[in-house]
Amino acid sequence: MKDLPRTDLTGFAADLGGTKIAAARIEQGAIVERLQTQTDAAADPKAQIVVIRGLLERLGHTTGAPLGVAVTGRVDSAGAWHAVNRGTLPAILGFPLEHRLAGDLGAATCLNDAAAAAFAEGLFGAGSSSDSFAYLTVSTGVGGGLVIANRLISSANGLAGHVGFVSSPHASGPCGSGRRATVESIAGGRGIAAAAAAAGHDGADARAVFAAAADGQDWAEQIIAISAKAVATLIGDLAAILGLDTVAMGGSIGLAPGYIDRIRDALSDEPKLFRPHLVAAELGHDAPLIGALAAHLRKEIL
Ligand code: ADP
Ligand code: BMX
Repeated sequence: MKDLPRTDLTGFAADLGGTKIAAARIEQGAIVERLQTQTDAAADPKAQIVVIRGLLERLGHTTGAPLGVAVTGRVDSAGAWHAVNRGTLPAILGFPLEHRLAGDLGAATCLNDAAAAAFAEGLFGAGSSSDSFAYLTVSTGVGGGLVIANRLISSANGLAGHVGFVSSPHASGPCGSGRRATVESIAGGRGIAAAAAAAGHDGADARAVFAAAADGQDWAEQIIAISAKAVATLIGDLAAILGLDTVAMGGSIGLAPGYIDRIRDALSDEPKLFRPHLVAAELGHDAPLIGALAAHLRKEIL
């Protein structure tokens, strides 16, 4: 994994999350142009491709240019795309994404968004000198990518690393994955919005809950504190399973001011061995884009 100089990254990337779709033109490892639009979560996969293609065309992509595509959901070894949380993307039920993109745009590599970000952070960012590294995104959902002994952990069904679907002692309700009481159901953006609605603040999304907390509103602070506690417990559990030495946080909630400090506070209850070094993703919101192109250019090592 260490043999890809960042300056070798030239091409295009897209990142489809539960809330936003970003695309970028990347030259010698730097994002030189970036576009973003809202995700239509209910749209079918063909409509999602139309949006991705539209962004890439505006960035100057031409058929056959190097292209990596990161998506929320699992991507199996045949390149098919499936929502794990059906509440997030109800129409993504197993779609041959890599195959269809190849027909429309030329060969592309598709992978989970958090896996892509972990790959980038492992190569060029917060995980580059780690032996056992996790990238966690707290965004629409809670996603993860694991880089152990310099390899991105993957599985044929594309589910490896989906740490948001681990059970949490802080959660109790349903999860769109069909499981119950998952980290994602209480800590992710959708979980935070559900908790706000249950507290009488219907229609408040996670961004609004953070604004209310910054304004000193206790109900909002409590919801965010529970989210951060659930992520801290998850980090302690992952440290026990994988021997993590470093964890990088990403996603608009993970990177929101004060959120990592709240996780650190919650983690301070853990013994030192279960408290990996916790930092913000060095590549910030660009990690999935950089990682998707890197994965395309180094497909053989995934
Ligand atoms: P995606 O899930 O599409 O990758 P994001 O990383 O932007 O997108 O995560 C979306 C979630 O982050 C939503 O729940 C949204 O309300 C929340 N969010 C966006 N901006 C902020 C912010 N500045 N502070 C806290 N939460 C935010
Ligand atoms: C969910 C899951 C993951 C994804 C993570 C973060 C779906 C649709 N997504 O756990 O695959 O990595 O969310 O995604 O099942 P985001 O949309 O919050 O960035």
